[in-house]
Amino acid sequence: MRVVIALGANLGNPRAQLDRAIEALGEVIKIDAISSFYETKPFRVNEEQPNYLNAVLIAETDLTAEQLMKQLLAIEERLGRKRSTLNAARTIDIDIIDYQGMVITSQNLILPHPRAYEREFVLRPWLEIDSEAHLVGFGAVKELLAALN
Ligand code: PH2
Ligand code: MG
Ligand code: MG
Repeated sequence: MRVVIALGANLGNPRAQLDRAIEALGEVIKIDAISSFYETKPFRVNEEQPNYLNAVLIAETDLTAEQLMKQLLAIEERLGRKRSTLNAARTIDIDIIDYQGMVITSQNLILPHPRAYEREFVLRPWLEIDSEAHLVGFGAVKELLAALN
């Protein structure tokens, strides 16, 4: 299956953490493309936070979405992720944005990522590595991005 994964960090050493996350991901999925790293302003957060470093990658995997999700959580944990409140600052966040265009709403996984459509920090790096990118249920990434500004 083809998966689109977004990475973000705004605590510690974001560049090093993104690098480590990508290295760890490379051991469980076959990475085909990695975007540039984008420094972005915190979007929809409740308190003052440092800027984020964000990136998106596209990969191939035989894991199911649920299995992949577990792997991502394990990598986050190994990289020191602490969970507090929604959208709190973090050392690493690894999100599945799209899994083979599938639509899933289960207890622990919603696909596509429900907030990706409004997140420039996801759409822009994604478009960089796939000019035809499409967010299932929402439309062409190019158009979603244009609609934000
Ligand atoms: N992640 C969030 C909330 N806001 N803003 C930016 N710029 N980058 C992020 O990765 C980010 C955010 C929750 O996952
Ligand atoms: Mg997230
Ligand atoms: Mg997350």
